Amino acid sequence: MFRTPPLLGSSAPCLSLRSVKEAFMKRLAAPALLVVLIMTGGSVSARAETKEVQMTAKKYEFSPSSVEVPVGATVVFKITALDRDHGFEIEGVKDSCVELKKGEIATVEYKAEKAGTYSFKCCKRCGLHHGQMRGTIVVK
Ligand SMILES: [Cu+2]
Repeated sequence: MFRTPPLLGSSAPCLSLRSVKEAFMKRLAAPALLVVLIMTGGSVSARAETKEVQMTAKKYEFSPSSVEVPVGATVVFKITALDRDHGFEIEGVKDSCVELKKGEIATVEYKAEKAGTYSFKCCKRCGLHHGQMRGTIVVK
């Protein structure tokens, strides 16, 4: 009876030491897993290819007015209207008119599925030469 308590006492730190080790290993494993996930994520998006295009809109032009992208790419337009509100619409894409608020960055995603030349235009009347405010996406 006298010896039992010290025995229990000595095994207790042993257990806690093990659990500390386990916690340490878990902590090590977590970042390693994260790194692997980030690496695969990176290569997946590289294959799917996302192309970001910074664009500005003002009376009466988009800049750049012509954008070339590879087939299959997802184009992410980041468009800023400089002088007033404008619009951005890809012709042939139903309901694709996006309002461009002056000074704000509007994001428009476009999946370039088929080779060809596609037109985009301003879809918010902005003045006399509004009809000339257009550009092209060349998918090849
Ligand atoms: Cu316009």
